[in-house]
Amino acid sequence: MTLTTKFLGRTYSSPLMNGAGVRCSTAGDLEKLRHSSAGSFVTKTATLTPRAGNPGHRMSPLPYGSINSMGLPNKGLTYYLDYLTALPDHGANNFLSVAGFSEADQLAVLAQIAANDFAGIVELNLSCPNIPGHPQLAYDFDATDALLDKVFTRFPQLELGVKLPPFFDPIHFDAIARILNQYPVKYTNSINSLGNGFFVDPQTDAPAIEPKGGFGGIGGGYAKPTALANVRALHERLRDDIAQIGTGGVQTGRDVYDLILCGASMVQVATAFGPEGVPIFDRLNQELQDILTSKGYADVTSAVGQLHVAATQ
Ligand code: RRO
Repeated sequence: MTLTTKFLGRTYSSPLMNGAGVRCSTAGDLEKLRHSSAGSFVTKTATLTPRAGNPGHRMSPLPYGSINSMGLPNKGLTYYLDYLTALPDHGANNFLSVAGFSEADQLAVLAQIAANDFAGIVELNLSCPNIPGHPQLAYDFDATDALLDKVFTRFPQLELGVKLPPFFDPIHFDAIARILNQYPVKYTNSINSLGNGFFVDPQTDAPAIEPKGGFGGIGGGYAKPTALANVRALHERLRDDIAQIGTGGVQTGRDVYDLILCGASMVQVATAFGPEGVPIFDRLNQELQDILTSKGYADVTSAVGQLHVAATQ
């Protein structure tokens, strides 16, 4: 039984990796991931210039997950490009997450990447929920369509996927899939956190986090059924050559397996990676391997999309 995974023509020792945002903001964080049993890593979403992010207490663990309103703190695109291009393979097997605050800004980010010798995969974050005054872009279908049209016209050489917010209605699954199917998008990554949730701290009767009056992205166990729904719904609707990464609520090997059954080729761990750190990948690899073996799979790729559905459906 092997966990060896193929994704965008690359070979990984495991389908597991971190979710953007958690323990991936500094070269030290990324080095720990690089030397871990994760198959790959993605950087914290980078912007053109460094950002401090939202002020105040901005992430809290919750009974079944987490809430955050980090506000995109990151060291700036140049920092992550410098780190990745200095790797022996120029970052070929890694993911660089990026975002911008307007179409021009997004295109400027991609222009800087295209001018570099980064050999890896670009993940365009269309779904940050925590920037005051900026909606999650992928909820605006027309703006997403217009952006992707410009992105692929100007940067056809980039290998690029999109990080999507959760969608909650079949009509919206149809709408985003119809847009993505028009472009040479390499993969989708579903889901980002459940945007603008809220939690009251029972000790203080105050919101659990400070920015944005307490509204923040919900991750962890709360997100798993919605993550499965999004991966499954997009698996049914996207072109066969668009791969999927599944993210949301992974705490056990069974959670990884469920996302794989729904159509994910790689699986990211965000909230649970926070407290556990890189040893979580040893545990999840083992748990996934045990499940796949017990189900009779010889390799992980054979399980992708193998959800058992009744013939009448
Ligand atoms: O930094 C954040 O506040 C953040 C981002 Br960019 C994101 O994409 N998802 C999230 O939950 N937090």
